[in-house]
Amino acid sequence: PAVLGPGAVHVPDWMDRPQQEYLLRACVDWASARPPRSIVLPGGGRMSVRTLCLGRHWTPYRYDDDEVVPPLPDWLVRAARSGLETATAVDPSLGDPGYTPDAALVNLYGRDATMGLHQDRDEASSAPVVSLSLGDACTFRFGTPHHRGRPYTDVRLESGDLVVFGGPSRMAFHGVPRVFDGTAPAWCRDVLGAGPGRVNITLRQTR
Ligand code: MD5
Ligand code: FE
Repeated sequence: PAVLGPGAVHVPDWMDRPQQEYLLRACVDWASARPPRSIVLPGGGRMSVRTLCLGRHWTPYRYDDDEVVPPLPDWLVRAARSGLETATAVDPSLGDPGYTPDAALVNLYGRDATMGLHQDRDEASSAPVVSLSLGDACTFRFGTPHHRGRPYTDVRLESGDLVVFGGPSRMAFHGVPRVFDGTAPAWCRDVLGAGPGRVNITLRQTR
């Protein structure tokens, strides 16, 4: 495992193949039940990433509790707690036995999709965010909480990787400047078909 910053822990290949396959198939099922949407930015542009929510409707710019979304399954909450436990063994400052995520964001990246540098600051809770990556590899850019831009650390995230963002790293600027088309394991491509190449699931405690 690698510590990206205080409270930010990257655990490569954290999920085994059956776990990845189960989660990826679930994402494909959620996406087929209701097409993921591109989020409209405050300036009017649209994100290239498509997003679906579990547990509670969430978009980076507002919550909408009138929207019906699929429930956040218990098995995914347990996976998030287990991920936090793994990360806490690496960085004990994360320790949070009461972690109760109530929403998950599933981001679907096409081969050309990117996510610009931003902070996740809408959640009322300072609880960690647990991130799970599936499919194509990407460059994940991890910056500082102080300002957009340098210094930042670029890390390659691969299918099966876990990253936990807590403590002072919870409010770091971050983004995904690049997806590496065709780098997903073959079985992922079989599950995804002509769909997105990379899928990222983040678990969040919003209240
Ligand atoms: C992704 N998603 O790969 C990333 C993984 C998002 C988003 O950025 O907002 O949907 S989550 C990375 C993350 C979350 C919360 C805090 C920090 C990083 N951080 O402080 O670096 O689709
Ligand atoms: Fe984010």
